[in-house]
Amino acid sequence: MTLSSVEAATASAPARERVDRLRAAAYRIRHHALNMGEVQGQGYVGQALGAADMLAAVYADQLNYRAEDPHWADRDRFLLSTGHYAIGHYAALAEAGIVPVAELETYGSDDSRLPMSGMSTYTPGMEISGGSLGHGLTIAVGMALGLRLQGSASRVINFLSDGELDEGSTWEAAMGAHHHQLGNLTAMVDINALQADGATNTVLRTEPVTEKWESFGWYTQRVDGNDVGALLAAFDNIASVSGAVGRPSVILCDTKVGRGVPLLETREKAHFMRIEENEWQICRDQLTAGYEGTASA
Ligand SMILES: Cc1ncc(C[n+]2csc(CCOP(=O)(O)OP(=O)(O)O)c2C)c(N)n1
Ligand SMILES: [Mg+2]
Repeated sequence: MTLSSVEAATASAPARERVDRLRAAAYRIRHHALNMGEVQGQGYVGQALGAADMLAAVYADQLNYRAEDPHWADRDRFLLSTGHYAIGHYAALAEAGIVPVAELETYGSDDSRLPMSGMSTYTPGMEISGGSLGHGLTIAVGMALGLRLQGSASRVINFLSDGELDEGSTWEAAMGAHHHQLGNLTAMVDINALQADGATNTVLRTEPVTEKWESFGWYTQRVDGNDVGALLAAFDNIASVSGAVGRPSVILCDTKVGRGVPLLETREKAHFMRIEENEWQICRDQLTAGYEGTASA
């Protein structure tokens, strides 16, 4: 059975309360990320702000987990391959109640459970040690296959970045997932059009990305990754389609670096953003003003 993403895009619009709950979660994730960035005076804050809506959709809507028992056998697995996005992931883990909010201020400090790059041995809820790009999806494929062999209903979600699509191992894993008909696997790709050496389309052009994933046999949707309603609809489509036909699914998420904070959205795009001491409060104020504006819209 084959289904194109167009035929399958049938889910009705997510309910208003569900969308509002996610907007609120994304706002708090962004706020936590700014606070963590300020502790270090720097960090991958632009990425965390850009990916906050994706992380909110995962943790506040999709993932089945027990905050008090991060190793619960029946949990869904969220794998962060992009270790440098850990700041955003910690913010989401705090929002999920897995990491105490007060602990976020230890981010990147000696003896902290929250190192600058995600480490599974340090942090509750961090399933893998990412950072060396291109490994997340390979691990996710093995995990999804293993869970299925065990008769588990758990899902695996792997978060990748557009720069990570440069890695050949990602595409080997994509082939493997299709071969093994892993309907319990979803990839989310943060397409923020940026990577370490500059704009993605100047470093190594990955477009047309949608057609690539489709040709690898994945149930593929491309959405505005800063629109929580669109993200929820994409997940709803996956629930109604891809598991049933045993196809792995991918949500390609176009996002904006620094999203939610105009000062950072309009700054020259940089993989590692410098934010001056006096700017952090401005960032928080802009974030809150923007959120309160959209929340009452
Ligand atoms: C295998 C590997 N090669 C190179 C790096 C160095 N590196 C760290 S982040 C990064 C950029 C990856 O692209 P992306 O995540 O899209 O960047 P961002 O959007 O965060 O700017 C690179 C090349 C790495 N971590 N792993
Ligand atoms: Mg990128």
